[in-house]
This record gives sequence, C-alpha cells and structure tokens, in this order.
Amino acid sequence: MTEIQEIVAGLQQDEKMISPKYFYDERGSQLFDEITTLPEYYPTETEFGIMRENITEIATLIGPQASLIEYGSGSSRKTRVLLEHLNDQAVYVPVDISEEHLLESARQIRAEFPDLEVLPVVADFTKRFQLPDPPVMPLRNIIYFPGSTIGNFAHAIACELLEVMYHEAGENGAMLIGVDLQKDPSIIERAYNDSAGVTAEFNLNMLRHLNREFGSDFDLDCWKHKAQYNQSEGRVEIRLINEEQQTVNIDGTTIVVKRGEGILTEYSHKYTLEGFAEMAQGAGFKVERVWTDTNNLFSVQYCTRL
Ligand code: AVJ
Repeated sequence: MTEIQEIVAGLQQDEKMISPKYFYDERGSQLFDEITTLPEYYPTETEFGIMRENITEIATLIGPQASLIEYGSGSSRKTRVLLEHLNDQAVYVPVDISEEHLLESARQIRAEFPDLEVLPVVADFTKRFQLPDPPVMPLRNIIYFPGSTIGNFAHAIACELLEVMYHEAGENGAMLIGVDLQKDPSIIERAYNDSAGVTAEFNLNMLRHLNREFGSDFDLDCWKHKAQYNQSEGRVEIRLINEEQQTVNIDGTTIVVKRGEGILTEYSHKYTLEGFAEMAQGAGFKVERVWTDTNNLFSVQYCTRL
C-alpha cells in the first residue's frame, strides 16, 4: 500500500484513524520540539535528568566503538549527553522520517562532535529500511529508542517493532529505551492538554500536512484537539474532533465525517515495569538495568539479547 492508500484506508475504518507519523512535517517536528519544553510535558525533561544522572554507568554498559542507532531521532537533543560520553570511533546513525529536520540535526551533531561518524538515514522506521555500512566496523550495535516513542504503537505492533530491533541489534548488541510509566492520570492528561495549546496545534497540523502533501481538503477550522487517558488500556488517546458535518476528499475518495466524530491520531501508551519487561522478553530482550527518576514518572531501560 502506498502512503495515501494507507491514509484513505484509515479514514474508512469504523473508528477513523491516521498514523502519528504524519505529525512530523517540518512544522510538526518544530512543534514537537516546542512540546518537549512545556512545563506540563514531563517526559523529556525527566528522561534527560535520568540520562544525566546515570550517564557514566550507561556509557560503561555501552562500551567503546559502538554504533548508536537512534529510531525517531528528531533534534537529537537527549542524544548529546550520550554522544559526549561514548568512547573512541563511535558511530551515530540517526533515523528519522522528517528529512530536513534530520539532516539539519546531523549537520549540527557533526560540527559538535568532529570525531564521530554520523550517518543519518531518512526512513519510516516502522517499515524495513537499510542501515548504512560504517567505514570502520563497530564492536556492537546499540539500538537507542528514547522518548517513549514505543508508546505510539498498539501492543502487537510494539512487539513486532521490538523484534525488528532485536535483529538490528545483532549478536552482542543491546537496546537502550525510554519508557514512560503509568502514574496519576491527572499528571498524564495535563501533559497532553498543555495550557499554551501547543499540543492542540501539533495535532491540528497533521491535517495541514495532509492537505499540502496528499491534496486532501480537510477544513482546518472545524477540528478540535482532544486527549484523554484511558486507564484500563494504560494509554493516552489523542483525537481530532470534528465540530461540523463535512465531507473530505482525498485521492478521489470522499469521506463523510459526522459532527462530533473523531479521528484517532495517536496513542501514547504508559507502562508498568513488569508490563514492559514482559513485552521486551517476548521480543527476545532481557531488561538488564532500569533507571528511574525519584518520582517514578519515567524510566530508561538497558536491554540485552536473551
Ligand atoms: C513522541 C510519541 C513520545 O507520546 O508523548 C507528545 C508524542 N504527542 N504530545 C508522546 C506527543 C503529543 C510523544 N511521543
């Protein structure tokens, strides 16, 4: 299926949905960067703190001459702490769907770390893609998957993705992953309903992106952001709610959207430590080490192959 066919198929489901990967055009990547600096959005700062606090131990576990493969690297903000502590002849492979954003961050990283081999890959990491061959063979691969991006994926797909990462890690490889934890729902809901309205703008920008890139005609004035924590599923569900009945044309297909109907644009799953360990184990990983913050909001986990 092509991207546009995938989008149309999502809009024809009983519950309309569009993949969260379509958040990330140029503007969407910028808006996400802005989200990470919001006072209500605890994940980024908390993960950053955990990384800073434990960076010596993390770098020791990774060891020298490693290839760090980052899935969904965005601006690579958190990665800098890690790169600063990696040892000689390290390779950094940032993988991201947003080309301009990725290449600009790669350029900056190269300038900051002249000894580091930086090999950016423009790819949708939910699909198969080719990893570059570094000029010097690294001792091991470290899959770096920060930000709790794993939470975007429904359980079965998250499991598949972890399996792919298990294979990409290779024989003596490992995975370093950021995993957001279940907690007081009010803390979570606030993080996705910020008072400055940046998350709402980020959500709405997806339709702007689709109109431009795929020629759809969503009426941008009719949609409202909604984010709700579903406690029994342990996930935030983010939707765009349509306020006026409208028809949307995309790729020669007409979609009727009723007043009050929503489009699911994102899941953000939150985990228990046991729940994540079980999922990792299903993919062949053993959770070796877990670091958290003092409030147990977020975790960084080091997983080796079983
Ligand atoms: C990039 C998927 C980790 O789920 O918290 C932030 C995206 N969406 N605010 C998240 C997001 C709305 C974010 N991830």
